[in-house]
Amino acid sequence: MKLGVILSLLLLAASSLALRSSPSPSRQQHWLKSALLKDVNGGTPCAVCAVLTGLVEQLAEVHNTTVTQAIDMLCQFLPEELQDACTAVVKAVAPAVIELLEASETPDVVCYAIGICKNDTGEFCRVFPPPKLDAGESIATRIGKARSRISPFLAMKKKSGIDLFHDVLIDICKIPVIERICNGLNDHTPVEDGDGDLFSTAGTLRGFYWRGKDCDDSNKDIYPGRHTLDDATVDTNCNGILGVDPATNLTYESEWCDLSRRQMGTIVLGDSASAHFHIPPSWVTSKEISSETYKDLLFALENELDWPMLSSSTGFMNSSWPTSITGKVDSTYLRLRELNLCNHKDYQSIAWNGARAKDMAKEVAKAFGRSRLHDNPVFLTLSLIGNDVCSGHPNMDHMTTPDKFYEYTLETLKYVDQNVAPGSIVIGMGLVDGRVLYEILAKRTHPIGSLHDDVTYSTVYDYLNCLQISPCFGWMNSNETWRNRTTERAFELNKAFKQVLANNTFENFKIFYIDPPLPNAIKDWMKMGRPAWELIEPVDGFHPSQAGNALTTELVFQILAQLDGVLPPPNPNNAKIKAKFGDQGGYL
Ligand SMILES: *[C@@H]1O[C@H](CO)[C@@H](O)[C@H](O)[C@H]1NC(C)=O
Ligand SMILES: *[C@@H]1O[C@H](CO)[C@@H](O)[C@H](O)[C@H]1NC(C)=O
Ligand SMILES: *[C@@H]1O[C@H](CO)[C@@H](O)[C@H](O)[C@H]1NC(C)=O
Ligand SMILES: *[C@@H]1O[C@H](CO)[C@@H](O)[C@H](O)[C@H]1NC(C)=O
Ligand SMILES: *[C@@H]1O[C@H](CO)[C@@H](O)[C@H](O)[C@H]1NC(C)=O
Ligand SMILES: *[C@@H]1O[C@H](CO)[C@@H](O)[C@H](O)[C@H]1NC(C)=O
Ligand SMILES: *[C@@H]1O[C@H](CO)[C@@H](O)[C@H](O)[C@H]1NC(C)=O
Ligand SMILES: [Ca+2]
Ligand SMILES: [Ca+2]
Ligand SMILES: [Ca+2]
Repeated sequence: MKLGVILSLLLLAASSLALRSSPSPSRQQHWLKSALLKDVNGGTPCAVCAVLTGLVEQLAEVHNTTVTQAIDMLCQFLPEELQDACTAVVKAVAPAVIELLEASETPDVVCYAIGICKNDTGEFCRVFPPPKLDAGESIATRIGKARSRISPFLAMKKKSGIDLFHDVLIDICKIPVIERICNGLNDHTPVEDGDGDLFSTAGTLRGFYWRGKDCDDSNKDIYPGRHTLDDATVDTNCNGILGVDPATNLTYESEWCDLSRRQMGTIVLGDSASAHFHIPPSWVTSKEISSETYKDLLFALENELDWPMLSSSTGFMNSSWPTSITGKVDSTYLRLRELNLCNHKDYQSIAWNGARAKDMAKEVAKAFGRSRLHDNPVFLTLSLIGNDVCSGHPNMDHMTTPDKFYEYTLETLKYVDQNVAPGSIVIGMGLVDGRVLYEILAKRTHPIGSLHDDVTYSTVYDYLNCLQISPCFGWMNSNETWRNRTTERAFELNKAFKQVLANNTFENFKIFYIDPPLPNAIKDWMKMGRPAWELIEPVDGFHPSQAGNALTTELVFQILAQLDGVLPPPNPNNAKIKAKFGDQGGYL
């Protein structure tokens, strides 16, 4: 029954989770559950309550309806599967919310009054403008007054013993539609994979939006990236190149794709930035909410709110989801494919929201599908741009130390070395200097405040810190000392990364360290007369946007072009491949 609210909770919760370290999924509690149940001043449920209540209030204003009608409208806009559930939940909490909103209480006060936001630290965590207090009134007495207004509701809630936002969330992964999503989120490998080769014929749940589509899901020796010179009758590497050239009696694979062409698969081992985390701003922009707004919601959740198929590393298509995401796509994969069409479909995004160096070494890296003996070499990017310094509420204990970072990075690279074919390339991307985020966004208006221009990113950042659910306490912080400290550690970790490279040699790949090109990307963008904020995700205020992803690729390739022996040469047979095989079977 509570599905609608839960889903909305999920997506907002995930927004505050994206770059944050999450407990390993192998732990008993599902990371999603534990994150949602985090409980300082009400944590994520408090934030979700305030944002949803705020949206309802704004919708009523935009459409000149009552609060009740606005709630109904929001439920109707959700995907059909969720509407009944939404209506049912709403019946449970709506009377109290409606009563308080109609008495002009702010969404933050409403959520304290109904008990979802809690008073653990004494602070009043608010994202919307503060209530106008009467003379002599304190925020605590105001909340008390709101409570007494809805005392019948609170008494009933107490009697029934149902704590909607807690009891329900504990069982969140048992609900059918959610179960699929939870299971998918529990692993970094495809949920549907008939032959266990780590490639899928499904799209979401870590399927072909993440790694090239399996062209035979009943044969584990047929998958993208496999090295072959054969493929006379069966396309064993799924690149669409197949058959024998009657002029020579050689297979097209051996004639046009032989090893001297340096075929390479694209792999990224990374975090939410690599996976291209994105929450459509229209989801939280009251003026834009319509029956179209949430139609990609389930799809997005099944992809963990990531859009790897449009990302800077493994993007391979233009957006087919125009209400949710638009913009130019450019990627490492597309560029390697352009150099050599034999690389078609050979991409893997092994990126995980919240990953830090330890997760990468112990778990995430092991999810890539590659055989040193049977597969082509890879062009692999290892990119953890911030989680190792981002947590810390509010001390530095949770930041990874340079020694540990060195150890974990080396462990990851050793694993890679054992599993990739000789001639591979690894690009080690350093941590970013996240101070630019605050500089660019602090004074701008967040989408949830766009109706009245009354919620800045600075307010949102401090709000998330108040609830201790920020994806990056240190950089998304109005305290400059903290922003500086976070950057200091990031630079120390980059130094450790370079030391790993200086002190070690690897058998099967050459490795190059590069600093993240974000600062230069911003400069370039502004030179083109464009505002810097366009490069940053509007809802989370943290990740690179679609434009930021495409520009990152451009700049990374400018750097790589300067380095000797990194980029493979173009395949002189590309035109012939294109003429004979067209789009090589596409991707979907
Ligand atoms: C809003 O609705 C009310 C009653 O339904 C109506 O009286 C009022 O004129 C409407 N306002 C606008 C701006 O449409
Ligand atoms: C929380 O409780 C403390 C102590 O009772 C009080 O001083 C403070 O104003 C309360 N804060 C809120 C937001 O209710
Ligand atoms: C290809 O093989 C066929 C049958 O084995 C043979 O008849 C033909 O002459 C060969 N063509 C070339 C170009 O070698
Ligand atoms: C995306 O669209 C642009 C413009 O139409 C086109 O040039 C480009 O090839 C497309 N990219 C992909 C990956 O299909
Ligand atoms: C900023 O944070 C530092 C470190 O916690 C603290 O010492 C300082 O007082 C804070 N500054 C402000 C203006 O809050
Ligand atoms: C933060 O760092 C910048 C640049 O390194 C420096 O100019 C500024 O004074 C520092 N601020 C604080 C509060 O430490
Ligand atoms: C790696 O090399 C640096 C000097 O480049 C040295 O200071 C450091 O101790 C070495 N670290 C390890 C773990 O070998
Ligand atoms: Ca498979
Ligand atoms: Ca297969
Ligand atoms: Ca083939």
